[in-house]
Amino acid sequence: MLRPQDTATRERKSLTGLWRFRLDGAGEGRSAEWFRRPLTDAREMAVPASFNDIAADAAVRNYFGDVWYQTTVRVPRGWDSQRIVLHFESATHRATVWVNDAEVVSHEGGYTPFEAEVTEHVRAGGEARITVVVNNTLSFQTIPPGVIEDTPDGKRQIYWHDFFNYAGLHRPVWLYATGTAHLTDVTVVTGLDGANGSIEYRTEATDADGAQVKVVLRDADGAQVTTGTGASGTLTVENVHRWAPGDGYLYDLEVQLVDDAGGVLDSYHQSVGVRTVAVDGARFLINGEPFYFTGFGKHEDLAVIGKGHNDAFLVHDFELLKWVGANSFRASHYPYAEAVLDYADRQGIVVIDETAAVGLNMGLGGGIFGGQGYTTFSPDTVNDQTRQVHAQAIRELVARDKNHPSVVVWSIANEPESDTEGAERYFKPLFELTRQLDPTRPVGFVNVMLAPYPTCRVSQFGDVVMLNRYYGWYVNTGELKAAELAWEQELKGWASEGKPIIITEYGADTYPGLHSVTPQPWSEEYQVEYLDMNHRVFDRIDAVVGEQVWNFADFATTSGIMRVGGNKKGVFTRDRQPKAAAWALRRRWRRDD
Ligand code: GCB
Repeated sequence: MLRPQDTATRERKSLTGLWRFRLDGAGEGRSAEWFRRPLTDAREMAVPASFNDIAADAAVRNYFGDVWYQTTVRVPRGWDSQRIVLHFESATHRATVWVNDAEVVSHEGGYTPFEAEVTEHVRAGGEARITVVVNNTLSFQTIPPGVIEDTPDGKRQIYWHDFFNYAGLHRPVWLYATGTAHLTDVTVVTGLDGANGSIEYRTEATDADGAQVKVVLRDADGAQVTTGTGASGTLTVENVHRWAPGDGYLYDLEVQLVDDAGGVLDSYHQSVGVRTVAVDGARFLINGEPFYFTGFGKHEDLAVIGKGHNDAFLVHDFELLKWVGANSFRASHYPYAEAVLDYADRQGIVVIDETAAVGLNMGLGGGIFGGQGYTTFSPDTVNDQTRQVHAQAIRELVARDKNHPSVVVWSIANEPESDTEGAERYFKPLFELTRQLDPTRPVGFVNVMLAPYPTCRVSQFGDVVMLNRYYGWYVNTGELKAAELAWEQELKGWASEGKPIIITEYGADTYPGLHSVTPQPWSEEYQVEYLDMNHRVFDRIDAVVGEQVWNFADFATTSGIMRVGGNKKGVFTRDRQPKAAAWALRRRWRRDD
């Protein structure tokens, strides 16, 4: 699937704005066919945004089930005889869509795009009613998983991940037009050979019999570098300007479908960063050079709009990444909006890209999430069907993000149970699938503290070891000396495996403005000392090739006695003000300045 673009042959119309919106607590909308007419009893709702925090109403915030969105769009009159497509960048966690009275598409998974051709249901110049039922319920057969429990005061949605289950239409929605003969996919794989670069490209097209593919590569100034013909091929870029961390240099590959007479039937622009990624022993190489990750695990999380994409915060967050000296982040714990990856490409920020497979670990239930007493891998809980949904999530992630130079690792899950035979059986084929889909990038998963060295049975499948550890926070709380000893001992064990180790999480909840002369947990001083302790350990272990603090900013979670207005491990507050730790990290990560 290609992302909607405006090109010489393609045109798109944004459907963002205010839509009609209605909760469907009784679950009657589908059988009553609410899509057939204007939604009654509707309020207005912003798209893109999570619906949860927009209404000042606990019943909306905590709602799970079907919600309905509806808008009316006028199809551009110039789109006569064009192929017209309705495209959603995401709908969390699943959706079914109608155009006027016709059902056009359903999609499972809250963070990847889907679309439907709607040519036969609309008319250029005419109006069309678009109705979407979005459902945010989580079960053992969804990614991420959850369960609905009966309680004395009704049903309750439980899940095992530590961020609020924001839902709705989080990202832009588009109507777009192409010609009948059109490109459907473009893949690029880049290589380096001394001063030269190579770009291997593959294209797919539909209704394009007799048409030829031509490609034109231009540099960042728009000057033509080279051309090629054929649905696939390899281009050589002499004296290539490499894409590198801190130098987001991009070429533009224009792919054209051309008819016999030389007429351009379709034109699509794919940006290309020429770089290589490899693991060599315990080193992580970008362009053949050892790379050390500095940065954070992040979230898509903002006041009021929840997981709604926002361009102002996109730019601001990257400014803060640069200010603090971060060269990378993990798209924890789900695929982020495509605009984020495009921006990372342009800014030269490195990304660990993750599926939404978070919370496949019922052992984590106690204390934080409430859900207890479940077995993770069993026929009734996370099972073969879940694995199929998970596999599809991996397919859609790789299909969407395969061309981003910023993406250097696929993380197929965060903190699943990984010390059991069930886990080993569940994950082996998913690693194989990911490698088959993309043989060019290292694959890994993020290991949890409950499966410390040497008990993990899943890390054997990874090219890199990714660890989340909270020595000095969840264990050895307030005891940084003991934490340092225990942490170093465990890390030495992992280092003996000979793979690169990325610390994908370490962090301490910190209430901004809370201070203590003798650093106490929750104070800004403790967060600084906690990070210093971790850094001393990392600096003593050569196999550690990266440190990503948990978290970039404070974020919303379910309520509970372990969370004070959400998770407070942010180095920045939720509104992006620095805690003392931000300055400390800046001193470490920008020490050359
Ligand atoms: C973790 C999880 C992350 C949590 C974090 C915490 O290990 O991966 O989602 O938010 O711990 O703060 O407990």
